[in-house]
Amino acid sequence: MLAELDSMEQEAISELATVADAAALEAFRVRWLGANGRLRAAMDALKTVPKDQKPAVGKRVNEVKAAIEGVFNARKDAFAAVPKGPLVDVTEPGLPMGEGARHVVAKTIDGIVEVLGRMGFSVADGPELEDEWHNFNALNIPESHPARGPADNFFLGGEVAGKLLLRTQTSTVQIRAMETMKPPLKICAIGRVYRPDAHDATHYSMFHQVEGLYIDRHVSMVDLKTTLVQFAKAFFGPEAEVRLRPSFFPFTEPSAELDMKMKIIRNGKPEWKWIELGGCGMVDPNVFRAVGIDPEEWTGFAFGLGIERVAMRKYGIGDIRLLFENDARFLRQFA
Ligand code: FA5
Repeated sequence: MLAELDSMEQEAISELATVADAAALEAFRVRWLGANGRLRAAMDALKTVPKDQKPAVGKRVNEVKAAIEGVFNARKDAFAAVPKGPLVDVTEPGLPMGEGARHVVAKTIDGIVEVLGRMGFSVADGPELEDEWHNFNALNIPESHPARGPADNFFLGGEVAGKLLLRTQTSTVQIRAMETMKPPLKICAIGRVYRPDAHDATHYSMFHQVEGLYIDRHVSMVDLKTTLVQFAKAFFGPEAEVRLRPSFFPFTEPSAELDMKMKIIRNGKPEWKWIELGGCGMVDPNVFRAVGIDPEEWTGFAFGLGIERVAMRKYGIGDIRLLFENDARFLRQFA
């Protein structure tokens, strides 16, 4: 009986080594460890063993049972460690990560600064929350001017009511630059401006402007026009069509408006139209006087362009509102 138990143990262990899947493992369990299995039969056979041999055979039956159960459980754990369900193919390419990218307006700003930088303009800065001196008075816009009314501006309430406002134009930075730097100077300023304008294809209540200011001796309207035309050709390409149209600004004399042919979508239909990109002109002597620069000695030009309109022309965008809807499908096209 002892020899039989030895060979049973060997047989069970070598059989378990050939078990390849969960079904075969279960069949093994039933055959060896089940209620009618071979171990059970060995235990039953104990009854027939002579009394003096019983302790030794009984001990050996228990050892064989423990050995087979031990190997069986190890095998079962090994199967359990293999994940259920479909196996993962680790060689498959992964799903693309949703990477962020520069907004089309930010890209336009980078491009503008790059071109103006090459033309010798350095970058100046100013606050979005402004006082009336920098937004109006120093720019020769008198107290009585209709553009200073509450309908055209976002004034702050509270203690500073009527004194501080969200700037309506980056021309404020012209004043700040002239207050802190001595001519000759050549700066540009980029930033957000705010106006209570109704939204349509070319207007928004928050938008960006780029301001340019060049002060030196003998600066003329020719320098202004040359600068703007060169900027347009460098930024948009040699085919860019621009025109200067006489206009009026309190802080420049003479003044002009820079227009550019671009595609605008109105009522769902694309139309090529002359669209105003910005204003410009020769710095008014009153502005020079307000900041303590002698207008007899110095002359200068200034311009202020709407950056969203520049972006629309550059990237063929027919409606300014698309820029601020934050629809990733739209924005991804320019990433
Ligand atoms: C000005 O803001 C003057 N400060 C420009 C200037 C600077 C003139 C220096 C002379 C010397 P204007 O209000 O026209 O000008 O605005 C300039 C440009 O900003 C417009 O031509 C247009 O391109 C853009 N703009 C104006 N209002 C809006 C708006 N609501 N939404 C989007 N862009 C606008």
